[in-house]
Amino acid sequence: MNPLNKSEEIYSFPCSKRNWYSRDTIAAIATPPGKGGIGIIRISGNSALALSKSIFRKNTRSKIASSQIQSHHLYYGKIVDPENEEEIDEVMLCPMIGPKSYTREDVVEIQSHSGSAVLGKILNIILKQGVRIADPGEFTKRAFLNGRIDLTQAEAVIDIINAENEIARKIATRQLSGGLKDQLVQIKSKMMESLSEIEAEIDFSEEQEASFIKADAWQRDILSSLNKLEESAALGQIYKDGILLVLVGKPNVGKSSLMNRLLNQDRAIVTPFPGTTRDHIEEGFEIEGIRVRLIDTAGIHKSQNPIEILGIQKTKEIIQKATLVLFMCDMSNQISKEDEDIFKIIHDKMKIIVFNKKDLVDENHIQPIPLNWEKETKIKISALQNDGIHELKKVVVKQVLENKRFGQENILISNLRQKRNIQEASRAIKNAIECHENKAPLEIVAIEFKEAAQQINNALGVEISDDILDQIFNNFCIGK
Ligand SMILES: Nc1nc2c(ncn2[C@@H]2O[C@H](COP(=O)(O)OP(=O)(O)OP(=O)(O)O)[C@@H](O)[C@H]2O)c(=O)[nH]1
Ligand SMILES: [Mg+2]
Repeated sequence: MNPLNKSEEIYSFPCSKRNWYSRDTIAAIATPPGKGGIGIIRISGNSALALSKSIFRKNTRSKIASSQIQSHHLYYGKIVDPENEEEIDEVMLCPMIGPKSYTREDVVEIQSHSGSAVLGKILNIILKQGVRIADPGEFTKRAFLNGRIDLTQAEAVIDIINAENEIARKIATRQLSGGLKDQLVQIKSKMMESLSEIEAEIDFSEEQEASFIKADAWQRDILSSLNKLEESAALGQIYKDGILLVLVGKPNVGKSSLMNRLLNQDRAIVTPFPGTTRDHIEEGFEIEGIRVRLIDTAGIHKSQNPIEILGIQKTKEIIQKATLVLFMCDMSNQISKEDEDIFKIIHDKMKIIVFNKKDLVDENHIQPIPLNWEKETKIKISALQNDGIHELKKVVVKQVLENKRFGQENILISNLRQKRNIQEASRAIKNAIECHENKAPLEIVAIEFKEAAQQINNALGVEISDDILDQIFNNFCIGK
């Protein structure tokens, strides 16, 4: 239950809030609601061990003595209501004495049967002993505030819980074990090294002939590492959050047919009549580990029908949100003015032009296309005959991952907050390089370096504001 416990490392984290955090004891049901074999209640804080003595009875109905409690051992017995010794459930009790615990405080986990009545009753008994119910994410927040993990690792806990595919899980696991923290700490130490060179130069410039500053390292060691992290973030987000793929085109070109092929199920209605799809249809699936939200839209054309007009308006709104547009045309017809008008609507989006109904044309048929379509990625398919669908999926992945030259194993970031901090740090270092090249006063270069280091601190969660912390931990579930 405590994946982090195996780490014996005491990570001394310079968190300003460290001694500020209140020491009251908190408890929560850590397993999801519903019926199940086992449910877990987690307690953390100074009175966690004393509490287990008051509500836990060994099989012999005797209390467990302090001297008997060994950390990271399982004790079999019963939970009772200490007011009347009523037996509530048969449980396993696991004490984890701080600092070798999830929160670094004394932690006790009680494994009981899982059902709302039994878990609710045990939790109530615990709360009656002066323990407070935990806020969402409060156990992990304590692990952070008590210096056991940094903020990137705390965020990785949420990501592991929310991971819906193997790659997202791997990225989160790597982050949880400190992969990103280590890199950020390393980059920051290089920044501090350069900053001390700059400051030495400021202090001694009049007496020294030679320069202390090794400016070529700023680009090579600092900026390039930041850039790599930033690029990995784009890919990380695709694996974590997935993409929005939108089918767009004139009525009757085969959008709904393609949707059904991509999903491998009859999800959308297909008819020979133009204007079949009036409202958009959404469904999720996966391509090569990437979560895809696929939307089939109403065919775009000039219509007098108020229902269709609304549908077309909605289509235009969805296009704006798309990661990638599949722009469909009917190969058995010439490209029309309407097709060209749709192309204008999607011109600034990432897109693939999908020529459908290739079964209706000769094998060597060449579709005349407008000049401005030429540089776009194109593919010929037949949704009706299920021809080219596999290739289309491959092209989608390639297009989405294009320019993102990092292998999955190098992705360290999948989180917008961290990405922003890294972008800001990188901007400051670029400014520093530019100022230095333009012979600006070194004091200004030093300010940029301090700004960059501050951004790295923010990513790690050093001296971070309460508001940001609350925003992060409020996304957690209760009991984590
Ligand atoms: N020959 C052939 N017919 C196709 C192909 N794909 C779709 N069709 C036919 O084209 C007609 C329209 O297909 P839909 O999938 O409903 O087209 P749509 O783009 O969703 O149309 P709207 O919802 O009206 O915008 C149907 O009769 C399909 O069977 C194809 O690859 N080849
Ligand atoms: Mg349709």
